[in-house]
Amino acid sequence: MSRLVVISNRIADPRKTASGGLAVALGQALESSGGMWFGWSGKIVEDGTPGEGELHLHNAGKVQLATVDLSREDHDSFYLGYSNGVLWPVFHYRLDLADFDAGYIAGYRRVNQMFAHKLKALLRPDDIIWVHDYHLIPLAAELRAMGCQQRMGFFLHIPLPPPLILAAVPEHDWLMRSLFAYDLVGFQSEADVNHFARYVGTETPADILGEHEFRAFGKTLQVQAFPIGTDVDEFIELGKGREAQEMFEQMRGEYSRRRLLLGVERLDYSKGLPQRLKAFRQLLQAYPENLGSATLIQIASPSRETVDAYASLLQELESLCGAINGNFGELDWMPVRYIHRTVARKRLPGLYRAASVALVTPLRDGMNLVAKEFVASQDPDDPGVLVLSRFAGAAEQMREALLVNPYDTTRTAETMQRALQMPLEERQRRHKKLLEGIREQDVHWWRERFLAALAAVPTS
Ligand code: ADQ
Repeated sequence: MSRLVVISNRIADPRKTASGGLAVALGQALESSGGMWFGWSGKIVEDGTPGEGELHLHNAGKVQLATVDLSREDHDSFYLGYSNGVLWPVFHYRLDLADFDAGYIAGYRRVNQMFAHKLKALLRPDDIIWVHDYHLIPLAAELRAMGCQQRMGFFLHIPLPPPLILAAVPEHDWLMRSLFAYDLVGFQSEADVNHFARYVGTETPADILGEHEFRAFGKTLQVQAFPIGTDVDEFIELGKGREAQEMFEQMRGEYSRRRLLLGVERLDYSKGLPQRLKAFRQLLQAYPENLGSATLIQIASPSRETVDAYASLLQELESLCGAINGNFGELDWMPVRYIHRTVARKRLPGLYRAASVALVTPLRDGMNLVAKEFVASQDPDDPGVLVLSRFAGAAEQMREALLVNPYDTTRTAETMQRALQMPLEERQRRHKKLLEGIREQDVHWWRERFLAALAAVPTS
């Protein structure tokens, strides 16, 4: 059996619950093949001090964890700069927030080259290589340039935008050409595959050999949608644990006379938080029966705080929450509880279960696992309702959610009201279908499908 080698910007110890379902799912595949997980250590070496690019090897059970340190300059240009200041906004359709002129591309190339160089020394000829996400698009091309001939797959966790948006990135042709160094490229949704096909059809000399097969630059590439899932059984088990139960009891006790609406995400402009708060304000204005009752708990964990766009989002949110609480709040009821923190994974299912409505309303999102975790955590006899943005990848699969356009404040508020009023029988029916769907297409299904497709690619 070939060894699996996973490469991602950040790695996690798959044995720890805090690492999350994705790490556990990849960990299982890595364990069964005695595999290796390679990425950045999270450590930044200040410029001028030794240790840049130093390789650390640890064993986590049968899995080898290999990490490298980044210099301050590389961290700033590769991670904060090109990955999160150019690719993240553009791939989420936010050209207005992209910093094209700062020269970050050199750092992005340098780190990908450095990763390839360090990794090559650890590789075996029959390894199967699976690269994750936008930080590492050119990694396969760098490895190929060094003579590596292993099977290589790439999965993009974020959306791929339409060709004309992608074409705004000055290096778009180089980036997309780099994808052809892989044997298989996976996207989250059919919409992303469609954008890729259109890009290739209009911007490259590729031959489209079939719905999923393209040939260009002397290389054939398979491309498919592999919608990522959550580990439904792990989440149900976590929900039975002490921490989740305590969370649930605490919330139910504290809000016994209220109806809870819940938002959980990293603080990010792609998640549509100001739009959600405005729709919630509209809910209170248009449906006054919710005054004194409807309470929005918004958890937004700190993320990329040194990138400018994130700092101004934080300010905007704080001021919107303050205004809503000031205008509508009473001595014994605050409509918005905004918490700028991460919730421990073991407590999350209890929080999800206490909510009558989950608001998952990103402006654009590759998939969105919170939507799936919310469904997995519900009591099937008395489930909460999922309000989901049509612009999340998850909307392609989760058709029984209440789908909204988060830019449409009035209709989103109407949908919140509908969710709060939904009869029990309809809630149960929708939840049953949603649960069946996420269970069938869980994170293990995702991983197995990707790896099976990669193993099946004919080698040239
Ligand atoms: P993210 O943008 O981080 O991921 P998402 O999928 O919603 O978005 O969340 C990932 C995980 O983070 C979930 O397991 C969630 O529980 C956890 N999380 C988020 N906020 C949290 C908080 N405040 N406290 C505790 N835990 C929190 C990217 C893409 C997504 C894609 C994933 C996986 O942007 O579209 O679904 O990768 O491919």
